[in-house]
Amino acid sequence: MVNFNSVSHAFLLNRYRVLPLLLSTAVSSVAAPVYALQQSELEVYPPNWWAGMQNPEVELMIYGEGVADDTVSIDKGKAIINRVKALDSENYLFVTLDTSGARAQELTLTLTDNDGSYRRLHYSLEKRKEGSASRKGFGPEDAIYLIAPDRFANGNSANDNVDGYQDKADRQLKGSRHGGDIQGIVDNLDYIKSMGFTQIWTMPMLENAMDKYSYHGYSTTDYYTIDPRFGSNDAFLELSEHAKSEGVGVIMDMVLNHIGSNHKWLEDTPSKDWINNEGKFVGTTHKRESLHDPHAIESDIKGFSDGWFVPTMPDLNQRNPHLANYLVQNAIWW
Ligand SMILES: [Ca+2]
Ligand SMILES: [Ca+2]
Repeated sequence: MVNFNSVSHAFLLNRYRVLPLLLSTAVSSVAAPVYALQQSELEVYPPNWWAGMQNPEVELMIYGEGVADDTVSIDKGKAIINRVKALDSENYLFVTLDTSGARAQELTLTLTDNDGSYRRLHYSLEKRKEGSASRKGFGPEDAIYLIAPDRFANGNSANDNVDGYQDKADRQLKGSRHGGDIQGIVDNLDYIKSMGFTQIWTMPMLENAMDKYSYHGYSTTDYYTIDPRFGSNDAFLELSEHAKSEGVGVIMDMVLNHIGSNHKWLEDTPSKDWINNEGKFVGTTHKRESLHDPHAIESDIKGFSDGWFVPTMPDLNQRNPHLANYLVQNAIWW
């Protein structure tokens, strides 16, 4: 497994090692075979949502060992379970909540297995910021400054290399990381503003835990985490707030067509149709004109849209409605 990502590898090993230990401890100390596991053994995406959204539904992707055949109930909080759906993997469950009329609050979901064991999931519906529903994006009146964050300015040399991330900083190599980061953009907001720009468009800054050639940011390995070599989710928020106070917007670049091959969806794929071409590399034809040619043949359209750019960029099948929801909700979350 030459391309295996050491970060997610370590994470998975921990999870599967810890789980049986917790189970055996709990069983030996409780007479009835009912035991609660810690929330840390379930992952949920999006990690939180908001009350009072125009669309009251949110679809949770819950990830945990054997969760697909669990039954789900809401034990605390005002929300209704509209749908529960398992796909091919036994470790993912998709739960659609209806939050109509719910105020900001913490919900408690209980996921119960066939043997009566259960896991609790605490889920926050947060209060929306005032005016967030009328937020305005960029438009034709804007002057946009495009930044490749790794190559723009290094504001914090302490994050140039991060333990667990293979692709190291080396300014002598054009394909390596060069150390630029979010702090470097914050430090230069005056400079960007002084040139008359009203928006900053950064190339993608989500985690790219790839072995090499990841500086461009187009190989997402975690849709909910800023790459630590650029900073953190909090640092991204600070950039947004600093820029806003200077009258400059921040445009987030997100890659929805494909992931990086070290994304954990490659180790444990939610469904057989999650990744185009059955999860195996088939290169795109690059016949882009097939998408707008009214006479294009289906094989050309499919060859372009379903093919992968390179073997390290598995192409996502957004026709799967759960994947489509995941990506749409992720964009709203940010
Ligand atoms: Ca840096
Ligand atoms: Ca595609």
